[in-house]
Amino acid sequence: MFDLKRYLAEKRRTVNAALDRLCGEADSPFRIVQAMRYSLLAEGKRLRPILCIAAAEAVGGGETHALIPACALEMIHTYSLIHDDLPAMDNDDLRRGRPTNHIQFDEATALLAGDALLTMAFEVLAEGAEQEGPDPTRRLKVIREIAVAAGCKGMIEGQMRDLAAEGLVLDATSLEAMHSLKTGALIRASVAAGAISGGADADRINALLHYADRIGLAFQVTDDLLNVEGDPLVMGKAVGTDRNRGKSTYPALMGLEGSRRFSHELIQEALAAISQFDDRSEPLRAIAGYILHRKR
Ligand code: GRG
Repeated sequence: MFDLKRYLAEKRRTVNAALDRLCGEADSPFRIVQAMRYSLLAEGKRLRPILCIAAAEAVGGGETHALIPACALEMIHTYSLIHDDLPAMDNDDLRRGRPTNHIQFDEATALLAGDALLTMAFEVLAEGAEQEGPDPTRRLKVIREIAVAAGCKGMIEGQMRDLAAEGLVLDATSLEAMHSLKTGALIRASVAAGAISGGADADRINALLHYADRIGLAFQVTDDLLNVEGDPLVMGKAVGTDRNRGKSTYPALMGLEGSRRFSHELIQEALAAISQFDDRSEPLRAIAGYILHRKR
């Protein structure tokens, strides 16, 4: 039987080692490198890089085909977390079990560490493109997918909508559209980058994009559920917006039970999207289940 725990641990080790290698030196005297490594090498789940690698494997590619885009995606994700935690945005003190970047360093350094991680993502993608591996057209497609997902037609627009929605009660369509951009775009790009790097044809890429779209939204619903379940102030007051954060959430929109049901439906849809794939897609199926039952 497929052992997801082992698979995730192995892939995390591989991704962490590659990130460590790609992002400066452990004993760098440069404060900016220290700040970048502080957040990048902190204890993250590495969901996006693992999805990228699992998608490459599902279409017959290997881990090595997808490792560079996988690391670039984690750099972009980490930059988004550093910036999201800044006082101008969510103003959070804790991230990945330690003080946020601007608390540990300072606001200006955190801003620049995020900028530098975003830029480094494209540096490693370009360097990876010079090495042997998938053909140049495929590599350019990967770079484009990631750039679009991270930019003003993807994650940034999602963050803008999230900020604009503060204190408002969003309906289901607007809430889904916001999350589809804010967190969904990078999750879709992770799966697309892996599939393209692994040599998938257009039909397989489309099926995998549908899978990614559904697990991306399920990820957000479970994130909202984890926030509510971990917060007795919000529990039982699932009306309008999450009182603590002033944000529309799925438990606020459809209640706890409704949200759990919805996340199950989304995962079923994700699994249906890849039902024609062979055993090599087992990690993707198992990751869908993991998203549903995750505890952090
Ligand atoms: C500031 C440009 C900019 C964008 C911010 C994605 C995003 C947009 C902000 C993230 C804020 C957030 C907490 C979103 C909720 C869901 C989410 C993406 C959680 C964090 O991702 P995980 O759970 O984190 O994969 P780890 O630390 O495990 O990588």
